Amino acid sequence: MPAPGENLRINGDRLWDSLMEMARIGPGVAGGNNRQTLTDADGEGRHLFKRWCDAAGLSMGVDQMGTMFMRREGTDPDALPVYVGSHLDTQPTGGKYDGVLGVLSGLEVVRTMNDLGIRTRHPIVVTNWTNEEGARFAPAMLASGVFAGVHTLDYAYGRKDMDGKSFGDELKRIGWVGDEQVGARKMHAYFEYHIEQGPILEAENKQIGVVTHCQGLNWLEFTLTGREAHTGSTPMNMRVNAGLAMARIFEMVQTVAMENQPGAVGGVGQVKFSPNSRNVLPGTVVFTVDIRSPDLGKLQGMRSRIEAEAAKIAAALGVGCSVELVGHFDPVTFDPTLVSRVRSAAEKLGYSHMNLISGAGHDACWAAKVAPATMIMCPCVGGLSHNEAEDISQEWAAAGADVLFHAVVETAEIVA
Ligand code: HGY
Ligand code: MN
Ligand code: MN
Repeated sequence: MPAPGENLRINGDRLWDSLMEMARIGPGVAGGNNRQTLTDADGEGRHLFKRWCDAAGLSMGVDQMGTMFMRREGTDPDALPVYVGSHLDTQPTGGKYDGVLGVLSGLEVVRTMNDLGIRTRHPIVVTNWTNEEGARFAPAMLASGVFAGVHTLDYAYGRKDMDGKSFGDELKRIGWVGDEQVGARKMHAYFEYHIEQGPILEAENKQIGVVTHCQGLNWLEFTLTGREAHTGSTPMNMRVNAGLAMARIFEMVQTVAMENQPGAVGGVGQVKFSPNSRNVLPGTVVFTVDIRSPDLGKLQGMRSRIEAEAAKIAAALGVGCSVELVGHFDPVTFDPTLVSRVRSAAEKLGYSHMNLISGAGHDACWAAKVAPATMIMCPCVGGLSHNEAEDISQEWAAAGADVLFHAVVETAEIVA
């Protein structure tokens, strides 16, 4: 006989319908999404989310970074809220579930509590963090970073996209500058439900990832300065070739990451050549090296090795080289009490589960600096993410949301 509440589940069809409706905003070109932060599409997605929250009886607060806090009252107005959230912004060629699953599952938790007439002592706040992806404005997790006191508001407002537009101007343009001071809110606990974005859960045939840690990250932005010259008439021995230096640095990053196996990754996702003309050797090449590891020592070692060797590679070609750390967080250990609550919820519900270290960064990494925080993950097909073909099953989505529901409600303390 299940214990009281043991078999309570969220409404998986309703969650799936909401995911599919949100996916229609900021469509990509191959079935995914391009709803980048502070674009009109982001604004449209925010308004849809707010309409749903209004219908669920939630009251909205917005801070100066545009983060949306949607509150369901508890019986004790002085009790610190339990926060549950993620992000609605996507990569330029993003999937339908990265981030969105966590925000809309938080809403589904509230919708289910409303259906069942569940009251809790602590309020519950469903959260949409601004600019988790860091695709348009580096670094990633920018709003949660300001919330945790890692970045200043001025630094964040000054961040510029590839077209030179600033975060602050774009936030104002879409009309989402809130009045709340960022980070003034205090959290009783923070939960984030997210797709794994890696292959482990699917390969191990597990429905739930009980996330114990998140690996650390460094984003090293290199600027290489060569000399613009004709690609046809400039003899090879007269070239100051920043593109060649870039290629050799890419190869070196691969070598450094492979020498730090297991548990390290390194690569480059973004490069900007200028003038980026097919018959002009680049005067400037700017690219960001993304290195990560759950082991802080490895991460620090990789960074110093890459910076030292890049300087040598550039010098050997007469190319100027400067580097700036544009994104950084150390490996994170999530709150053991919340982690075990997630694990017992999965057990109670009969879902297969395993411990997991998150390969990707999440707003939970910064929330963990200011409150007890943890994450729940579901598998994704082929471990693929940051790709429009990102895919999950409705069953996977619902299972993780069921676990989220039980962990959140238990933490918020049901009032009979
Ligand atoms: O980069 C990350 O890990 C996250 O997807 N922003
Ligand atoms: Mn994400
Ligand atoms: Mn992402």
